[in-house]
Formats: sequence, C-alpha cells, structure tokens
Amino acid sequence: MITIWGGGTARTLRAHWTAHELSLDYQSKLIGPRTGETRTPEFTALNAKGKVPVLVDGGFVLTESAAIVTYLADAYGPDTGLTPKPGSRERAQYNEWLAYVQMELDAHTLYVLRKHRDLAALYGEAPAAVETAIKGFAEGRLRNHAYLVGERFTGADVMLTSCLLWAAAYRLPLPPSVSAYQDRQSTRPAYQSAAKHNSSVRLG
Ligand SMILES: N[C@@H](CCC(=O)N[C@@H](CS)C(=O)NCC(=O)O)C(=O)O
Repeated sequence: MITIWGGGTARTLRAHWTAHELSLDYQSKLIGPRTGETRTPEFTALNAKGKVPVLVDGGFVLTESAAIVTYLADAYGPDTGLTPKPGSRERAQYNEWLAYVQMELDAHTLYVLRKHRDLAALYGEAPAAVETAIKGFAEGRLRNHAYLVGERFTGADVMLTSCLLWAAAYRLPLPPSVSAYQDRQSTRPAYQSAAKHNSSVRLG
C-alpha cells in the first residue's frame, strides 16, 4: 500500500498530482504543516525533519517532493513518459529543471517569502531579501513552454507548475507567457482532482 502524508501546500500537491497522473490507488494522510500534526511521534518517526510530503511505499519511506515525484513515475509509470528514461539526455534535462525549480524558484524565492514575510515572527524579518525574491521570480529561462522536457508532460512540469501556482497565490507578477503555461498545465484532469484532494485540509 502506498501512503502520501501531507496536504494543503504546493509541495504536497506535487506528490498527489503525480499519483493522480499515474491513477495510483493510494491512501492519504492529509496532515498540514504548522498544525502540530508534523510533530507527532508517529510522523517524526517517519520523517525526522518534520516536513511534508512523505511517501510510504510498503516499508520504504521517502521524503522531498521532487524525489517522490520521480520515484512514483519511475516505479509506477515507466511507460508513461512522466520521467524520461534514466541515462538519456532528456533525463539529464529533467534533472536540470528539477534542480532549477527547487533551488531558484522554491528555496531561494518562494520559501524566502514564506519564511521572512508570512512567518517573520518565527524566522525574522528580511525586507531586502523579500524584495529581491519578488523581483527575481520568473526571471531567466521561463516562457510559454509547451512542456519543459521533450514533447510531453513530465514530473518537471508538475514541479514548475506547483511553484507558479504558489507564486500566483502570493500575487507575484508573472509574465503573460508564463501564466499561459501555468493555465494550460492546470487544465489537466489529474491536476484538477489532485488539487481538490490536496486542498481539503486544514492549515495552521
Ligand atoms: N524540500 C522539501 C520541503 C518540505 C517542506 O518544507 N514542507 C513544509 C510545508 S510546504 C512543512 O512540512 N513544514 C512543516 C511544518 O511547518 O509543520 C520538499 O520539497 O519536500
């Protein structure tokens, strides 16, 4: 049995969206961050970092949303193209996009806003960093891609779209071409069912 822990955030959406793309039969434990539910002994035994999402597949436990997206697609959808074939150049480009999205869009930008604006009482105020993060988002290589890698939808599109949705929720200005990419990916039936499921959780 596969279980995905976590709901209510752009990062948990990545895991649910991939599971829905694969039509996986899985169970959810829709615990939310900052609710106390990520600090229970049951949960920290699975993930000592106390963060969601977490995937449990039988006795195998995996954390980190990008790793979960890639594992699910490799293990349960090798013929779907959701992850390009290991060893291929497309797989290298897939990894390139995953690193870019995680570092440049998530960690360096959106998470800076989350920590130093929304959660400034906990992490401290950093107005210059917040300002730079707002300006920097979507600079660089984003445009109205058909898909990020090759000719088909992959986990890299899950990762990028989740960040664009997060940015839109923060009302960050996105170039129209980038919004068009986001709008197109969000019409996917698997996105719509996963987003509905992911958002059915109380957030702290
Ligand atoms: N790099 C991790 C980040 C995970 C993360 O920071 N998750 C947040 C929610 S988006 C969390 O669980 N925070 C725990 C808490 O604040 O209770 C990933 O992509 O999975």
